[in-house]
Amino acid sequence: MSTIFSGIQPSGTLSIGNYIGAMKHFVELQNDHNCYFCIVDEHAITVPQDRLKLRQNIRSLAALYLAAGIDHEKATLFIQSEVSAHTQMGWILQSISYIGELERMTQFKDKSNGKEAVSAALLTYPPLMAADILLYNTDIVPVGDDQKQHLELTRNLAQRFNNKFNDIFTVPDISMPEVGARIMSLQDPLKKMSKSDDNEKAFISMLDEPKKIEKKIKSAVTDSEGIVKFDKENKPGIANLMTILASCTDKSVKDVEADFEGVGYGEFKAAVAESVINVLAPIQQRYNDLINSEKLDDILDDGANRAARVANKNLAKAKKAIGLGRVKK
Ligand code: ATP
Ligand code: LTN
Repeated sequence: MSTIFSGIQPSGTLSIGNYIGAMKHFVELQNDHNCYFCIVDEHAITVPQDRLKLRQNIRSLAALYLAAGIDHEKATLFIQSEVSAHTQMGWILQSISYIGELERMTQFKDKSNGKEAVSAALLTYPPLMAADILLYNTDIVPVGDDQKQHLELTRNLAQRFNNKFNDIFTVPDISMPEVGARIMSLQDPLKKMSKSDDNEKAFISMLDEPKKIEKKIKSAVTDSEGIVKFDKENKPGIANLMTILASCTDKSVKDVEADFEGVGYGEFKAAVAESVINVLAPIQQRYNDLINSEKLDDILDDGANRAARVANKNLAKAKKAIGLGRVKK
């Protein structure tokens, strides 16, 4: 059985982009893979966070994973900072990363662009992500399109380590969804939908109420043509809404196009909103039952223990290969 690893940052409430691009697929994959799903809180602190909000977001993300359908008996769900091997392996992988290759990462460029105080951790974020993945002998990493470059770097670091020291790391493959690998902002369809966008109207949060979802989709930027056609280049707003509808109803974009031939934007947008609400309503209900439960803590404790057993073994192998520590006499 192949091993899957993926992580999501607790940097706000998940957006429908995170769900369509990542979480939805985690739920499908857990049935026939050995899965690790991580709340990557150490990645979240690469940009400033309010400590109380961060705490809240970590718990909320854990509850959302379960509410969306992650089954803790099938998959290991845990918090990154509760398994110390991640930062230790991250340090080892920093030692074989080049500053130049890290500076070329587009996520680093985007997030540091125009900022005065950029943390060193924002630059060394990708070796920590590589550590997350390599600690578990991961075969496949399901992510959205924006993580392609980080995955490429992870593969390079694994190969570099294997060639330089000892052949201990599995070189992972990326897996991206066919539909919805890059959901765009509702306000600027040329920009990725991001849960930490300053403009709340740009994204739908997984915990938004139905009324809010309807409002946000109604005010989504489209075009003046009035034809529901999939044309990413000339009609990015409509193409984005079609992708959201296709993913939420498990249809192809082609089918959506056929279904809405001759239908106006008002009616189309109402259908998009309905499809999102139908997907989110049961998740929100389960979320409310979980968020303050002790069961959530038990699941996370168990997840951290299970993850640490595997991670510590691989960390020990990497330390030995690189010459850290000592051999006892
Ligand atoms: P932030 O905005 O705080 O940087 P984010 O939402 O862009 O966060 P993560 O929370 O780390 O990013 O992403 C979790 C997963 O969701 C990743 O696999 C990522 O590729 C995917 N993802 C993020 N945004 C989108 C999107 N707009 N469309 C599809 N997938 C996405
Ligand atoms: N970098 C990712 C989050 C992330 C991740 C990972 C994804 C951290 N570690 C390991 C997959 C596997 C992001 O910003 N979306």
